[in-house]
Amino acid sequence: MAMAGHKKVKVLIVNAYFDPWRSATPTRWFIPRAMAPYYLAGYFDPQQCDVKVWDEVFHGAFLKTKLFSWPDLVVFTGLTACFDRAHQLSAYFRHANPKVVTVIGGPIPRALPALCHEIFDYVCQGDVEDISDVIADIFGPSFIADIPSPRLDLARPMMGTGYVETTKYCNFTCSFCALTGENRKYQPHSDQSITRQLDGIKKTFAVMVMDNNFYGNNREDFLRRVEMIGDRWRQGQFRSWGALVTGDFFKRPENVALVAKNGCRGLFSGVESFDPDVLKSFNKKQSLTAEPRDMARICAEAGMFFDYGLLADFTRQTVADVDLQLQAILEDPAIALPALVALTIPIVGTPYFEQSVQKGSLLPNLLLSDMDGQKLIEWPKEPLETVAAYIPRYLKLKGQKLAVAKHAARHAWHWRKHLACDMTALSLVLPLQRFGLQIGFGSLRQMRQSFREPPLTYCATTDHLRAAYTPLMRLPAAAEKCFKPLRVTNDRGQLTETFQKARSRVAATA
Ligand code: B12
Ligand code: SF4
Repeated sequence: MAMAGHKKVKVLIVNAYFDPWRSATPTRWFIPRAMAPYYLAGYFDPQQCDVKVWDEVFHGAFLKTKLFSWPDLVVFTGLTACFDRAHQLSAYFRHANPKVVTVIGGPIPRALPALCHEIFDYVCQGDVEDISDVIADIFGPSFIADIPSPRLDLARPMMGTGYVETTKYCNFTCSFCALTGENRKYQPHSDQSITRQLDGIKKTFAVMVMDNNFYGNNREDFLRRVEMIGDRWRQGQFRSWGALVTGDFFKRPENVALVAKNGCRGLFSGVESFDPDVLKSFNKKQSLTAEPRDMARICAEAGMFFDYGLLADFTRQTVADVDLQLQAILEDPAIALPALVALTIPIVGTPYFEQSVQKGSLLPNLLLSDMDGQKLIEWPKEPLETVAAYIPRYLKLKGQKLAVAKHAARHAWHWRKHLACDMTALSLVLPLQRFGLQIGFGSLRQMRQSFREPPLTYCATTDHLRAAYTPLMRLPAAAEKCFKPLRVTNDRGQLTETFQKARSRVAATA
């Protein structure tokens, strides 16, 4: 389908997303931000390709029906649970322009290769660079950018934050992690790649290193990467940077001192649980050696903010167990409130998923789109209703807003002598932004769609289908199947045949 001639080819890159809170409006302030669309965009020659990005997290649900006929090529990326959304969007684009070519890559086809081959024209199993082969095949090699660099110009506004990736994947194998399921090798980016990314960011307020594990298992390489970012910080390109590290990073105090000396002002670690038994069950041994309160203290003493994620596993924990941990955090000014609170998800392809299938712990009639970390999808240890009723108190700290505000103030005050003024302000504002009242502003259509959503029940067996499953317009009968949710389990809680077929392996085309 080479498109010779003068007109630029029109390429739309879409991050398909279902918001767990069923908001169709943009989520602008959330850090981190999906970067694959902008990395992918960099592979298209800007002289010959008109590239647009629609990230359904950042821009909100794609409801601009007039734009469905715009692209010649649509490239999809997205999280595993968002397969149905990519499927729906592909139907809209095909209906509006039967000649459109669709491509998908990332977690969705890695989890559901066979099904993706049925739906999309090109299915990529590799990393972003694999889009080059697809571009060459569809338009010709001359449509590939000479020097592919992330198109951060398309990502503006960046909300004062630039993103850089210095390594891919992870050297650990936590049982619940999608990366363990994907089984790809932990690998560093070259000096050239990091330099190109940093150049693309230009001058900004802060930089987030979004590696899954910035620390890794090669000290020399870690030092190289810290030095490269530190150099830019010393040159004044940004005021501070932050990164995600695993618990083992904290075993060597010199690591903390080193990153702090190089301008790092925030570290995030996936603490996941304060309960060692839960950590062991996740094979999260790197967190067993790191006490969250110690990590928070070590960071604060080095002038850094410590952020972390918490996961509740109601198949192993009772409501009382989980609430005890939460209340202990709320009462302790020395540790911040978590940045991310979620329920464990047996993500398709992970060892945890296989165990859940074996144990028969998945709830009946489970949809893939239910697996977003914000609702019950496995039989809990206690009655379903008891746990579901508690979940909003855990995820959103519902009914505890005053305690959240008090905690934020006490935490900021506690570390005021160690943290700079802007960090103190941040530690005060972040929890209020995360757990405070959130009003979703967007286009009228997006706000109307959010409004139409039935209330959440926090349980897969009682939640109603989201509004996106009703097509925005009349579509041919053949497109109806694109709006049927992918069911993971049947009414007995066993894997459905459709799902088993969907995830079977096929030869990759790209
Ligand atoms: C930004 C981010 C988010 C954002 C937006 C993500 C999005 N895509 O919409 C938000 C905050 C919304 C988010 C939410 C969640 N996230 Co998140 N998130 C990330 C993060 C930090 C960065 C993603 C990124 O941009 N990376 C850089 C880009 C370049 O790489 P990438 O997207 O990983 O893509 C690589 C490949 O997949 C491939 N690729 C991807 N797309 C395409 C397309 C084509 C055509 C090709 C060729 C290749 C390709 O190329 C890339 C490598 O070169 C990653 C961790 C990480 N460091 O990567 C986790 C990560 C993606 N998230 C993860 C998880 C578990 C979650 C949550 C479930 C957490 C929770 N418990 O609540 C929720 C999901 C909620 C939901 N609705 O389902 C997992 C993976 C989950 C999955 N497979 O679905 C990751 C890997 C973290 C981890 N180690 O566990 N997340
Ligand atoms: S340390 Fe984090 S990124 Fe690495 S396997 Fe565990 S959960 Fe995944």
